[in-house]
Amino acid sequence: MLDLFNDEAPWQEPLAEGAVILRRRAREQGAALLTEILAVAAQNPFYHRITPGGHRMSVAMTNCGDFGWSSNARGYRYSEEDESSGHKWPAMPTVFRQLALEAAREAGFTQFNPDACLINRYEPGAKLSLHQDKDEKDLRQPIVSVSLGLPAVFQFGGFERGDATQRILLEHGDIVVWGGPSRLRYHGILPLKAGVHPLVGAYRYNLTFRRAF
Ligand code: MD3
Ligand code: FE
Repeated sequence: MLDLFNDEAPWQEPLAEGAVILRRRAREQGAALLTEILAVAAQNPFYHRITPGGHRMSVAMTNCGDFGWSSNARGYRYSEEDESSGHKWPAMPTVFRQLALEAAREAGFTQFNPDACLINRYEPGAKLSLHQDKDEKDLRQPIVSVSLGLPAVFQFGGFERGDATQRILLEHGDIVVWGGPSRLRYHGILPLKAGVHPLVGAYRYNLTFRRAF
């Protein structure tokens, strides 16, 4: 629907080769996305994973789709079951899949067909240390990330852990598509600042759509 009171149309910001930010692209779908996040979490609750090193992660996670990013004593892997409950993951909601496909297409990836969606929930102070996402089978497939709620400072580095990093603010409705060479860049999230988002409340959510297998 045309919204005469929304004068902020989405815009694109190239970030690096293969990576583009679609600023505010998910804003129209914000309420619908939040409803579906809460429905997924009602089935498979957010869970603070214990890392293989024995630390409780500050970010809470759940998943939807055929596969989810999960962990047990042996480490991390994509699994059809939520290892915290033994239940399958909920199906990927239509509004999730459609938005991810549209965003990928707008970034030039016409073949994207995600089978996994990781949902991260940040509370004040929660962070994600610099890491690479390389456990997916086909690294030619991009990752589409959707940010909702409180803003966060995203760190985006190079191909080695020690490379210089850039800091980018990711706000409610921002989508980033990571493909090509950028797919293997180190990245992380700095500790979340406390606040209240008018739609989402005291959290930041991030959806990452992936082709796991
Ligand atoms: C760059 N999530 O779940 S989204 C993750 O905001 C993750 O929750 C962050 O990193 C978050 O793995 C960052 C942006 C993002 C996602 C995946 C990427 C950046 C990426 C994969 C490759 C390169
Ligand atoms: Fe990541």
